[in-house]
Formats: sequence, structure tokens, C-alpha cells
Amino acid sequence: MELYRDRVTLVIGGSASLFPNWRYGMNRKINHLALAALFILPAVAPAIDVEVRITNLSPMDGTFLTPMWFGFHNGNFDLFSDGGSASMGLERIAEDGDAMPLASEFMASGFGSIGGLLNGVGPIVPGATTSKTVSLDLMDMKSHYFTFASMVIPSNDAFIGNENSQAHRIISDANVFVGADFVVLGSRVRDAGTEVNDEIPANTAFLGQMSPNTGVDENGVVHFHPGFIPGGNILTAFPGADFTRPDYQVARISVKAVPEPTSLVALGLGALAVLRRRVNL
Ligand SMILES: [Ca+2]
Ligand SMILES: [Ca+2]
Ligand SMILES: [Ca+2]
Repeated sequence: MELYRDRVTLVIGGSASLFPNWRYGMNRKINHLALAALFILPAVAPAIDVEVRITNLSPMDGTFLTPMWFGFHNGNFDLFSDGGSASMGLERIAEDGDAMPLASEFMASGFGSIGGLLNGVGPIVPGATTSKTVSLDLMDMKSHYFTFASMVIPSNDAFIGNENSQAHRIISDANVFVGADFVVLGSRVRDAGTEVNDEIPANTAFLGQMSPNTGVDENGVVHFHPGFIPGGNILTAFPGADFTRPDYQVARISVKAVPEPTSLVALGLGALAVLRRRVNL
């Protein structure tokens, strides 16, 4: 019984203070066995911490971005389709930068469970970087694809986001983290097709609009944004916001692994292998 009790104590506790240093002979052998058992425990949760990051690459008098929404899913969460109507969630983020309805649609879809918002306070100004770290389960298919959305401001209903739900696979078929790192060009800015691009300040978020969902209904479909009106209110106030200029870069977005040393203590050597793989990514 004593042998059994000692081994259980050591494996579960895993603390050096539990090793009785006044025992010799058979008991010391038992302790060594228990120590070996501690380090061959499997890493029970193949979790990985990933940092989602966005940098606004537009010039200083260029486009701002509303706090970026992101979600991890199984490849089936379709944010929008060119030529298709915007969902209510997409309309709200494209017209007002309000990501909450989209987050609700995402959770209700059942295709993913981990999502978030980058910079939940104010807009992401030109040159600024903001990030958030979340924990993903490598074995969970609902973590394998990445989707993002953010309103381009000022505008009536301009936004960036991935049209192809499987454009950004960040965990491979073999459950290996591969991440993502890409630049969103101005030529990829979309118009949600929900609000007429009149650029009237009272209708235009970040220009003079005072309350959500203010503007003239467009009753259209999602399409590539034609650009702001030459000499119009937006380009007059933000001369660098003409994202139709050649090679205009709106944002850089990345999803990268971050090491978490504390997991080594929690999981033993099984976690050390995972940790090394994270560092070498
Ligand atoms: Ca529009
Ligand atoms: Ca509006
Ligand atoms: Ca509307």
C-alpha cells in the first residue's frame, strides 16, 4: 500500500517537495520510477497559442480601419460572396464597424467557436498595429481556417474580408500549425451593397454620421468597391484614402504561433516537444 501511495502522490503532485529525502533503498527506487512516470505522461491537450495581428498600411492621411473581427472555423463559415447579398452581420460591420451581429452569426453557424476583436476601443489608425492572442486546439477542425472582416473608414459601406471561406488555412490536414501572413491590397476592398456611396457626411461613418445604420439603402450585392468619389467629401478630408491607386496597401494581417513556457510545467516533457515546434515555426 505504501508503494502504491507514494507513486500516486508523486505522479499527481509532481513537486520536488513531495520527494521524501529521508528514505533510502527500495523507496528511493520507487521515487525514480515515479519521476520517470511523471515525464512520460502524454500531452493531453494539443493546444497552441496564436497571435492574430493587423497593421494598417495606408498612408497617414489614408484609410482607417474599424476594430477587426476574426473567427476560426472548419472552412464552411462563408462571410460573403461577390454578387450575393450581405448578411445582417456583414452590413453592420461594413456600415458602422459594429462586429457584434457578425460575431453572433458566427457563433450561431456552428462552424467555429473561437473568435475575437482586435482593438475594441477606437479605429486602427494608419501605421498602427494591434493584436490578440487566443488558444486553439490543433485537433479541432473548427480551428483550422481563419476569416476576418473590418470596415474601411471613412466610407458608407466599404470593408475588407475574405470572400473565400477557405482562403486562409492555418492548421493543416495533419493538424500542424502553418499560420498566415498576408497583405490586403486596395484592389480587394469591397462594397457591401447595402448603402449608397453618397459620401454625405451625415451618412458617412467617420465623417459626420451620428448614429448607426444612417444612409440611403442601396439594395445591391457585395462587389469590389469602385473607390471614393474624385473630389468628393472623403478624398477631400483624407487625400491618401484613394485605395484604387496602384499598389495601395490597406493592411497586413498575420496569424502566428506564440510560445507559452508555462505549459512545460503543466504537461511535462510531452509539452516540451510541442513547445519546441512552436519556437521553430
Ligand atoms: Ca455601397
Ligand atoms: Ca452610413
Ligand atoms: Ca443599411
